[in-house]
Amino acid sequence: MKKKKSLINLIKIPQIEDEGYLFFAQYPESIPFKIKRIYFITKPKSGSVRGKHSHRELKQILFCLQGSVKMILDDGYQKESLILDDPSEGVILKPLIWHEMHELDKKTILLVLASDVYKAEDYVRNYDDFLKIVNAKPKKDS
Ligand code: T46
Repeated sequence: MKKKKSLINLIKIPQIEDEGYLFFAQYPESIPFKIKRIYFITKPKSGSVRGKHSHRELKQILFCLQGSVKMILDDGYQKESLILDDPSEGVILKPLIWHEMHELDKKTILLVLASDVYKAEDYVRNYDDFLKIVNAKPKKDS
């Protein structure tokens, strides 16, 4: 039986240490898509859970610049989780990956690089709808 492919795809970006730390990410060396939008999330409320959706087409990479976050990734067949706490590491959020951000601490700052502008219609915010979409797609050999 073939081993299932992990849902966790991390990218490592260059880090330069001089008077402090400088990190950079550029297309196509580190970022596998052209970036059309960035957004960042700061000062999360205690106990808040963010995400809880998937995107239909959007590709994203999420970095945790400060603090930490527990990410849960789910492709409708399997779920995996990881802790992001290193600004030189970004997690790739592919289309049709249900993602949740948990355990954000007060200091957590998340930066997201996105392949497209904001489109509300690209979100799948209901988990049952997400499963229907995933199940309607031919299952990939994993
Ligand atoms: C994602 C995860 C990782 C906009 O108007 N423009 C934007 O570019 C974004 C990102 C959000 N919004 C609005 C939509 C909502 O009314 O901001 C509000 C909060 O967005 P949301 O509840 O989707 O936030 P998160 O933190 O749950 O999700 C965000 C991104 O929206 C999402 O694409 O993948 O971070």
